[in-house]
Amino acid sequence: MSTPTIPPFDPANVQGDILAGLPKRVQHYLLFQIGPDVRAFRKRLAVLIPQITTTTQVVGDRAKIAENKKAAADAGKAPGLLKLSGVNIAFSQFGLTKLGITDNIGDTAFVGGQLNDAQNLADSGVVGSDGKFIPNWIPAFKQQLDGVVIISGDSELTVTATQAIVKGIFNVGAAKATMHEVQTIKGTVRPGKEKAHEHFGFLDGISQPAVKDFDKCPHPGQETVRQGVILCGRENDVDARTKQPVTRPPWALDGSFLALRFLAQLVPEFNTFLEQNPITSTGLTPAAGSELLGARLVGRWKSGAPIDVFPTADDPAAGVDPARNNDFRYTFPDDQTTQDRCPFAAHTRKTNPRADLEDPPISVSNENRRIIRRGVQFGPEVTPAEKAAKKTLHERGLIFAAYQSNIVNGFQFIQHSWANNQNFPPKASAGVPTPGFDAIIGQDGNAITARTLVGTDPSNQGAPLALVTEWVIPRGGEYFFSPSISALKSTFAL
Ligand code: N7H
Repeated sequence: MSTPTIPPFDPANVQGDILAGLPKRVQHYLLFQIGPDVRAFRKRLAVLIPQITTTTQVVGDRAKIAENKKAAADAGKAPGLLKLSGVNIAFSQFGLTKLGITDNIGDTAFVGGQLNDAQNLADSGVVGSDGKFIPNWIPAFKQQLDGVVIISGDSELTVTATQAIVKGIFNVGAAKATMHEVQTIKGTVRPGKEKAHEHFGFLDGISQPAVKDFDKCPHPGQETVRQGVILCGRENDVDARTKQPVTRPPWALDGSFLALRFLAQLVPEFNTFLEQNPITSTGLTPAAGSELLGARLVGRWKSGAPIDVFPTADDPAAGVDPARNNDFRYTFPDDQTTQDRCPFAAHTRKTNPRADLEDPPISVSNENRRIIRRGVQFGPEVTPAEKAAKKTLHERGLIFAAYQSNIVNGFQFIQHSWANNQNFPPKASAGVPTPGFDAIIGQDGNAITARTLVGTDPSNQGAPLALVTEWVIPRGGEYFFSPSISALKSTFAL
């Protein structure tokens, strides 16, 4: 039997958020249900397809943004924002079923849905009278969601206008509605100097895998993954454990799974914890010791500079320099046996352990565990009243959105088997104490005892640090599939 040939990779067939990232200052996630008339929805979807932003278009938009910045710099001016907007769409298993698409897409996490996965992810919640686990999520995510439309742009005005066009196509809210808006989650990039920093203050979105034959010039230290790690049906779309190709329907080619998480962040509480637990054993002032603790919990200074390379003091220029901010593998002398530079349980080390797994004695490739992180912040800046009260009064956090060809390999595994697993990375053979929880996202459900980790104090590396509370609280999420443009036309729309 001959193997079907896979058509050459065409970025115009891939939705734009996956490989290139829709440019955004504002991003809305319109969570929807299909219907009541499914056939009418499919017809309207055909009208939406030309509005969907492809990877080719995003690459063009990003080139325009770069030109605009350069022209402004040449003229000695601050660049204005270009008016740009982007639209992508993705469907849950509920959505596929409603559309009558019955093929098994080959991802058990996606098929089961995230609500059914919440207990396994160790979100907090209660067991209902029917024995079913109910996480502490907002109502929107506890009901059936068939899909999400992602709308991005340079401003609230642009995004609202594009969203009105999308809603008009599906007659949302009108008598002949073919789509019901469950809720729109609104994200905004933080203002001023905090742009690209998440709410705890750390520069985010630095370490992404480069995708083979798409990202042409990887930066130093940036690992390249084969396309099938992110896009279904391409090279190396395999089960991470067995290394066997995953069987998927032909229309899944060039689609990608989207793990969406609505994560609240308790910023004043996080800052208070840092203030109360400064690392002073190295002779630092309390303020500097608190900053060092934050950096050792995350794995990077707020500037983005990696602590594996800059263990004692920040280097803000390196933090924003793509030639230097990713150029590390936890392979400095003693990196594998001591936590002098970076705790084993630091967030970046837990979620991408680099040499901890890839080099001897373990020598396991991380390639199929890599994800591309998009997403955006939600909620207001911390107010003076919250600062004074040292307490969160307005919900804020991260709309975490990660793409991968396989949720079981990617997001689910990173959260469940790395971040929440106190024994990861496995260091017992090196005589190192159990690393403990990922300090940022590690969770243990409803446990009453505090989560702990070791290695935060470089002078006393075996000492456990109890994390009094969780600062990242899951408030919802769903698993979606972002189909290729050709699949949308052939299989989803009428
Ligand atoms: Fe994380 N943070 O501010 O502390 N993350 N993350 N993340 N994260 C990263 O390298 C953060 C979350 C990953 O390759 C940085 O881009 C916060 C989830 C991965 O070195 C910072 C939240 C998952 C990486 C943060 C959150 C991940 C990464 C450093 C929740 C997956 C790349 C900047 C509110 C389950 C690691 C950078 C590498 C980096 C933060 C969530 C995964 C600053 C606040 C849920 C794979």
